[in-house]
Amino acid sequence: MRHDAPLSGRSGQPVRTTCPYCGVGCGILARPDGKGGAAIAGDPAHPANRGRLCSKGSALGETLALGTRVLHPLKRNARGAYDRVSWDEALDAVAAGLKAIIARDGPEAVAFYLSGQLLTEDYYVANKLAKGFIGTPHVDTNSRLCMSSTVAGHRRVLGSDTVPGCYDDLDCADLVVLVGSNAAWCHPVLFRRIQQNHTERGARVVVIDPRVTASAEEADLVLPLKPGSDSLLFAGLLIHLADGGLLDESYLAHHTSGFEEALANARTLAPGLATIAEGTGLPAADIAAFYRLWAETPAVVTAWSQGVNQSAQGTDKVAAILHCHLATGRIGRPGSGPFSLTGQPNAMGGREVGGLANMLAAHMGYSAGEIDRVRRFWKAPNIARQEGLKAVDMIDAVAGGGIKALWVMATNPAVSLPRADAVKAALAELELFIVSENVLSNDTLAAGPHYILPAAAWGEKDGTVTNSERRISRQRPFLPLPGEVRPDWWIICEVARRLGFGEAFAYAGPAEIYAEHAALTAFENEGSRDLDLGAHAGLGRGDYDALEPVQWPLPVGRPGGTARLFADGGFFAPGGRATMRPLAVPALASQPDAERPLLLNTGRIRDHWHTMTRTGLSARLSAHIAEPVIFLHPRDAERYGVSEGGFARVATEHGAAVLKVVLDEGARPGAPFAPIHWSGETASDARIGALAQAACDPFSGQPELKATPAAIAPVAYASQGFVLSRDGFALPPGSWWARLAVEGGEGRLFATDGGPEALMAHANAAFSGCELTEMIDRAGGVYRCIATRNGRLIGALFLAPAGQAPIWETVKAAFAAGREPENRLALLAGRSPGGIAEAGPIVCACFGVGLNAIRAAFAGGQALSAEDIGRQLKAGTNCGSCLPEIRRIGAQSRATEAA
Ligand SMILES: Nc1nc2c(c(=O)[nH]1)N[C@H]1C(S)=C(S)[C@@H](COP(=O)(O)OP(=O)(O)OC[C@H]3O[C@@H](n4cnc5c(=O)[nH]c(N)nc54)[C@H](O)[C@@H]3O)O[C@H]1N2
Ligand SMILES: Nc1nc2c(c(=O)[nH]1)N[C@H]1C(S)=C(S)[C@@H](COP(=O)(O)OP(=O)(O)OC[C@H]3O[C@@H](n4cnc5c(=O)[nH]c(N)nc54)[C@H](O)[C@@H]3O)O[C@H]1N2
Ligand code: SF4
Ligand SMILES: [Mo]
Repeated sequence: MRHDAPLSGRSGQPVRTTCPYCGVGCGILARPDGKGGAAIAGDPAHPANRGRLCSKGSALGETLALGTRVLHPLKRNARGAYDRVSWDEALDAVAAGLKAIIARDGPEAVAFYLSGQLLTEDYYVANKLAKGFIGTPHVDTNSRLCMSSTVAGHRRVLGSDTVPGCYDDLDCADLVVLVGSNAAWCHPVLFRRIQQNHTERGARVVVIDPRVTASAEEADLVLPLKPGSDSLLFAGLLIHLADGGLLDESYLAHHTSGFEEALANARTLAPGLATIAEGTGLPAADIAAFYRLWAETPAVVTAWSQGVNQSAQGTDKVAAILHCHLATGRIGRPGSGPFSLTGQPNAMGGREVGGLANMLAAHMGYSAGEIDRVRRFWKAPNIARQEGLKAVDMIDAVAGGGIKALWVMATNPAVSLPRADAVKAALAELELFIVSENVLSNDTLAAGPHYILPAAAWGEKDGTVTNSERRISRQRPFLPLPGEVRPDWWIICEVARRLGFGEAFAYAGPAEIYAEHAALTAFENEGSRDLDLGAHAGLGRGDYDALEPVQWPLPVGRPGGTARLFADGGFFAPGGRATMRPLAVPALASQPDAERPLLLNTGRIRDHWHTMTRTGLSARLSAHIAEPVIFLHPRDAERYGVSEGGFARVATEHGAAVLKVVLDEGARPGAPFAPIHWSGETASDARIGALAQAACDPFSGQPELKATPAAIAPVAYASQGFVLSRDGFALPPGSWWARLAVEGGEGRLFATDGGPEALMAHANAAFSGCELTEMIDRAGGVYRCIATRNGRLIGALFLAPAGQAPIWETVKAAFAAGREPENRLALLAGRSPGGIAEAGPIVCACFGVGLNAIRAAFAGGQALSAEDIGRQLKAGTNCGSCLPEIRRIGAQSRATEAA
């Protein structure tokens, strides 16, 4: 295959590429070190981040090692183990398997489950192969779990899946409303832009989220509403705007329809402030303040994310927000508009190619005219003719036997789909199960695919992604393809060729695929569809390589792109009008009851990405929150008999997990929050997806992942501890553990019913061949050991009675240093041989600054602000992701002093 992408950097020039994590889509300068790694910096010329990166982006260099990668095609043998096979053997077998199933059961027995982490080019060929050539409509993606309620809301109300605004709006808005978005942790670079607007221009910030998050730290107004009540709040706002004479009558008359019906519906849902206060659980005065603020501020951006989307009424929530912007004409104008913050780096690109089951291709659906148009463009022999199964239904069809072959690419559904234990079991039963992956081991691979196809990873991939503001950027390779790894598009095209479709998939490289995708968006378009990349339809390899970040639409003649849409109407809908829609009565899919009295909320933490296949490799990203936790309001803790630092078993109808308890005043009473990141790979008992319900929004098919009825109960272990090792350490069976990267090896935090004696025996066996320095206090329940070999610290195990978990920062630092500690006994005592103070949990991932140092600076009065901390300790001065936390520590310390 051709691989002539410019692996520059060799000349000393960094390669300009894009971050593979969140939908902000930050530009990155990568300077390869020639040894497989690279120095990473923000690209000052990229309009999304202007040089900034968050903690995850900054740590990308730590995720490039090949130790966990799958480097060769693998085939499962009769014993369930994997044999290395050649590409030809793997591709021939995959194609033959698909062919046989299609011949026997028809094309609809085949499904594809794709991902917003694929590049647009990969996505395009997968979609084309499935829907145009194999002839199955069953192509869906993890974006179903992520953005599909926004897609459905955009399409129902605006007429097309178009994000009207751009990031510059966040800089010039006078009010930014974050709804169901913890942008401080999940879109950190955009959050910093909002913060800058807040401090420099005085923009107000309102945060609407059942729990008080880091994003609410400096907000002007925080509205911790009842889960699922967003559409009620926004229906009330619509009434407030109408009754206050604040409507843009001209905009409504010329560019919308359905306003009267939508308003009448809002009046039935939200007949008065008292009803809204009751339904949202918010003080009436706060609701009124929010309405006044929104009404009196023309430059308002309402930005939302998963608190809106991952809901059984996500589409209505989106519609309720869009209504308020349409009714005031606050859309597509500088500083004002509704703004969906997309999750994955290429969630948008996937929507553009048509990767969702209810779309065909290029923002075209399944009307007869659209099917015919796409068929002619592709010269497709077997065009799919109706919508396919959405993710949850697709897995049900796998379990039910209707789908017999599934190809999963760039997602880890055995962790991330709701009812994940059942998903894993269903996958294991497939007649033909194919996974294209970067890593050798994850929970989906543990379900036993017949073929594992090694795909190119970030740094090697070559193509485009689209960020939240419709901006297409290049991901450029700066590392060679390792082993036999191949790009996803290549793997798909090779299978297509073996299925007899070679001519339609004979691309020399991603540039040709991109140009074809662009041509399809422009095909018979003539301004009728929002997505038009006509200006790129003839793009050659040179121009593709040199492509600057640019926002679509970019029709022929407008290569500079389009920042904003719809200020003057022009919706891609009949009559050019947006349509306002009546909303359902706000309600959650499932209510808590006596058996499961809580609502489990799930989501993200600052320094980990999804199932941790990459961020889990970085020691500094693993230090912020080191183990699977549940954030619980102190009142709930008291009520259910669990305590800070102890363990809790959290159970729903679908599954259970055992999590470390963190008391959090910001948590909503009755609605604890559990991060989704841990899997069977990284923890003994913390697969949160297994607990989530699969009740879906009727329009989008997106599951309600943020409110599953749950029960919680304390779990007691006799002892707790940590172990550090160079290449892994198996704990006694039955232990609770969480694995994490530490400098120089692996750490495990654990809890067990075993005592000092049992762990001593275990450590002696595990560290055999090392010199052990040990300490045991049987009565006190303490055991500690340090293992050295040839002057090197090889490992350490510290055990204490439950509730007195040993602190490990000093031991971790000594382990990272690698050499044999000068004073082993001091280290065994938990004292740093060099007298370094215990850092405590890491707050600033960039400079490794711990809580203790920051607290000390505040307490001693040397620091009065986060800026002082930055000057003294450097914390918060690089990516700034930890600034909200530093400010909170400052506030806490002031509060303690005042008390
Ligand atoms: N650090 C980090 N950043 C990421 C990711 C990551 O894994 N780690 N993933 C990326 C991806 S793919 C995505 S989709 C985004 C997600 O970004 P976000 O949506 O910001 O993140 P979440 O933590 O999933 O959920 C956001 C908030 O929704 C709130 N919420 C729950 N129920 C409701 C409700 O009924 N109403 C309202 N208003 N709010 C509610 C939760 O309490 C939570 O604080 O993050 C992206 N960025
Ligand atoms: N309960 C609950 N569940 C959730 C959510 C929630 O908030 N709560 N959030 C949902 C959301 S918004 C999302 S986006 C999903 C995310 O869930 P997933 O998509 O399942 O999570 P990732 O860990 O990102 O999985 C990506 C996998 O693809 C591999 N990979 C990465 N890049 C490539 C590539 O270029 N090619 C190939 N072939 N493989 C690659 C990685 O090694 C990894 O195994 O989780 C969803 N599930
Ligand atoms: S905000 Fe962070 S994770 Fe998101 S694209 Fe930028 S650097 Fe990457
Ligand atoms: Mo997502």
